[in-house]
Amino acid sequence: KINIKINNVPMEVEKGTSVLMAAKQAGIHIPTLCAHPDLTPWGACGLCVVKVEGMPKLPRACVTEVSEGTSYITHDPELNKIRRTIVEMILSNHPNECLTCGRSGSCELQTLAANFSIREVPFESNITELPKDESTLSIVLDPRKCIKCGRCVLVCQQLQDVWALEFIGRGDHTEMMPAAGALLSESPCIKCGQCSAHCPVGAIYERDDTKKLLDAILNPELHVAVQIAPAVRVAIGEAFGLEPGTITTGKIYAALRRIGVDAIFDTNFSADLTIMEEGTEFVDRLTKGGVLPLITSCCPSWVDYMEKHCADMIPNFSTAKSPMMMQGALTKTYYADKKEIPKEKIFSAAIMPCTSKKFEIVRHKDMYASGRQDVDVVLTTRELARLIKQSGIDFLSLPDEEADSPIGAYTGAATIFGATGGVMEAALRTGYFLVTGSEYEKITFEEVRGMEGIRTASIHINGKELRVAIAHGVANVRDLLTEIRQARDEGKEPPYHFVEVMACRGGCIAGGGQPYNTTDEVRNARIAGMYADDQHSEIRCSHKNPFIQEIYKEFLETPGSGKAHELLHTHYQH
Ligand code: HC0
Ligand code: SF4
Repeated sequence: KINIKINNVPMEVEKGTSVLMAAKQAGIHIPTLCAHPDLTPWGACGLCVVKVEGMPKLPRACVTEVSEGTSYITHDPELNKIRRTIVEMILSNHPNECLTCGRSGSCELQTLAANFSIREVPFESNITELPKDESTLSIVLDPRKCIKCGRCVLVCQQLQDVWALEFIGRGDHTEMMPAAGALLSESPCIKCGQCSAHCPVGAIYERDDTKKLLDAILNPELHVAVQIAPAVRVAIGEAFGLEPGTITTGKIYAALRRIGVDAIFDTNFSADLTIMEEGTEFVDRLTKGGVLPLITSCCPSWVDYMEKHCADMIPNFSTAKSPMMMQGALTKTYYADKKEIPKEKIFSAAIMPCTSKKFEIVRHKDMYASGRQDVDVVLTTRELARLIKQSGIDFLSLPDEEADSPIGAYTGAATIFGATGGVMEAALRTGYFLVTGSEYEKITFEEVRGMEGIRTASIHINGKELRVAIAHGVANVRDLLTEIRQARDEGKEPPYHFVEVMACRGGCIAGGGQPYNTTDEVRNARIAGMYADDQHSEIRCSHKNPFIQEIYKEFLETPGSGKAHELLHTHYQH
């Protein structure tokens, strides 16, 4: 620890802390548009300049480490003036389109302009006219609004190792865009939306599909059924002032009913179903000598990555569809039959923490297993929050309501799907039952939890060793894949039997469509919310969900049956 002073107040901080973080620990907010706790700081925007005792220059707090005995001033009228000028200069290069911007109300630049009372911009306006890129179904790039903070490039390269976005050009002419001026759809982009979650302004944002859901609700011909993903319930509260990790499942159901949807289902039901299908596939491969490790395939950005960059691993992918797609297929078959509603009259929507799910719904012809598009629209958590607000609903005072039967009920195992390691833990809870037909005494598997980028564990079940690995954030997957490939190419036993991969750091709880300002602190709080929800669940193993047992009895026959394959499994392509 070292001793410093911030704004004349003594404090102790860890050696190596940046002035920016030290100030944060002291409860002082230094503005910045480029630094983000997930990313390596690079001092691009210059807003975080501070004064250092005995130093004539003004260093940038994000890239300056504290030094023993030094006194720092973070705010005074002179620093405020400098910051104000920087904001004015950025505004002179920024379109004045706040009212219709994808980030209106949550833009970090807008907040700064407001806080600095900027009423006019004293510099000549100089906006480069560049077209919007709406080539993906997931996110929109509006390069005119780019303030060159670099967060999108850094997140795409450092956290995701995808390199779809690059710094192009130099100095004042630097642009952040797909290499060679290509469209995003032609780039290696996997649609994870992490760039949109880290962009401070409206240069990258989720494609807004709220109107599609509202139009369907307005159409008296349509029966609108909505499903909600595991991770939405621990995050949407943040948009209404609740702490990250607060579970609001019942209020989300209530809000959607008030917005006018006809049936509320839960993706968690199909998460339980995925465990039955994927678990059966795993046990089959394990006992009959199939390709191992089995790798999870419920994250569409991960599927996209695998298809684009590691197609040789496709045989390792589970053929089980993601819970969202299973739910969609069942909505237009099992549920439609039960309710005697023609499937063409059902509009199936999904609320997801993820921008990539918007693309998954048309990824492959298998996504039309019901004979129609199984999921018609995906809205992110952020879009649902806006929809709730525009509908005049006081979210916090809503009663807790229940989902609709029969594809709404779920177990604790399904809830934790939204956290890294959750699918693995849910599978382990049911795996023993699938192998032996009897129950295992252990329900929680602490060894697969946590935030380490790659986690491995060895689990002993019935005298057999099961080696598992979990990776989250695409940048963490490469080493794991190399290890698996090497063993395969050398004809050795696979290093793991089962591998879970989620493209976003922390898993879906930190998906690209979740409320803004996600940091590791927020991730941990949301994850804690998921595990708390699980712990309070009456039933905590997927195979014990009575509605899952019923759907097999009434409709799907057995896990892995012909019918299950037709509706619940998919193929991958190079
Ligand atoms: Fe996830 Fe899912 S857990 S991918 O992270 O498996 O988006 O929340 O909905 O489908 O269930 C996201 C979250 C889902 C799916 C589930 C899986
Ligand atoms: Fe990169 Fe993901 Fe953004 Fe695509 S969506 S540009 S992969 S961060």
